[in-house]
Amino acid sequence: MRFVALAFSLTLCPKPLMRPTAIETEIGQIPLQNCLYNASGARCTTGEELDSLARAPTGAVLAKSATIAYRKGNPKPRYRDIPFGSINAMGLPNLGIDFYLDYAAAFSAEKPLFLSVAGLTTAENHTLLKRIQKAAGVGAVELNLSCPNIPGKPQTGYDVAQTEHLLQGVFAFYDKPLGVKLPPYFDRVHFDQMAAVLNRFPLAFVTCINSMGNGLHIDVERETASLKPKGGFGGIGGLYAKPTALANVNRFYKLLDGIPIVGCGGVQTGTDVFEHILCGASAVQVGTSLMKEGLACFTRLGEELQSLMREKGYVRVADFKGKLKSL
Ligand code: RRO
Repeated sequence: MRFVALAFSLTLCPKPLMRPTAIETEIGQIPLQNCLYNASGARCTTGEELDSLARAPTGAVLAKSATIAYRKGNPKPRYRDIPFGSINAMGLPNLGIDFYLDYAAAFSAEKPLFLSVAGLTTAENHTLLKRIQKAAGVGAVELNLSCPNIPGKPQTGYDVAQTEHLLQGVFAFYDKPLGVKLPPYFDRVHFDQMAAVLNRFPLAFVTCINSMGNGLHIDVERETASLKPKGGFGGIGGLYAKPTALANVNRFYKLLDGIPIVGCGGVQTGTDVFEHILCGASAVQVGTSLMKEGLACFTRLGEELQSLMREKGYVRVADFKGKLKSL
């Protein structure tokens, strides 16, 4: 009888005998069943793309950065896969905020929908956020301070005073979960200055990093740039960006007073996800790998992360989050 009960529990109820490794997490007050989700911009502009992301094994769905009006974006070719990553000069193509608000109102997946906002002026950002504040179905907003591809518009995140001014205006009226997406920083003083500003506001999260702005990739055969807009200059993502992304995640993890970090940049394997979390990320976005591999990347990355966690004896994300050791 005891043998039968044991055989039953081994075949039908294997879970209690296995070591569970969960990749659920939370970004501050926002629980996610999976620490992975898409980066804004990667396969998340249209309703069909957002529906596919809603069905994928991810913790959230994040939409393409929205402006008030529909934008066609820059002329093509404006995105290329390149050997160790990607280059893009998309120019903020999006369907306009009305589309994303309607999509949010009808969203019924078992995970949060995040909207991304990238107004071209402070006033446009305020208008967008006032609309979102009144809307239903929006889990959080990622305010994009770092689009590198709008000719004549510098990245707000590279101007500390402008960032402070924008956030002062936003938090004067906005009281729902809102985070910011930062550009990469390369100088320790710049980390300190931006962190000092961000610490003054009730941010739900800080996403590090957007693409590394204004790289140039050459098509040697044609002796041209690989992209058409902006003389070929575009944001670099993928493995090229990983060490910079990890440095930004880790520096802001240390400098911010408890504001959760979302890591983004160079995630190709479960080990890359692990490294982001070790550096302090609470959740990790995937951009270039999603563009190159499609939605299948999420199953693979989740399995690779869990397998590494098992090898190392970690049971949950919190066991190693931010626990980068010193040498
Ligand atoms: O659309 C773009 O050109 C773009 C945006 Br909004 C962004 O935030 N980051 C990027 O690499 N491209």
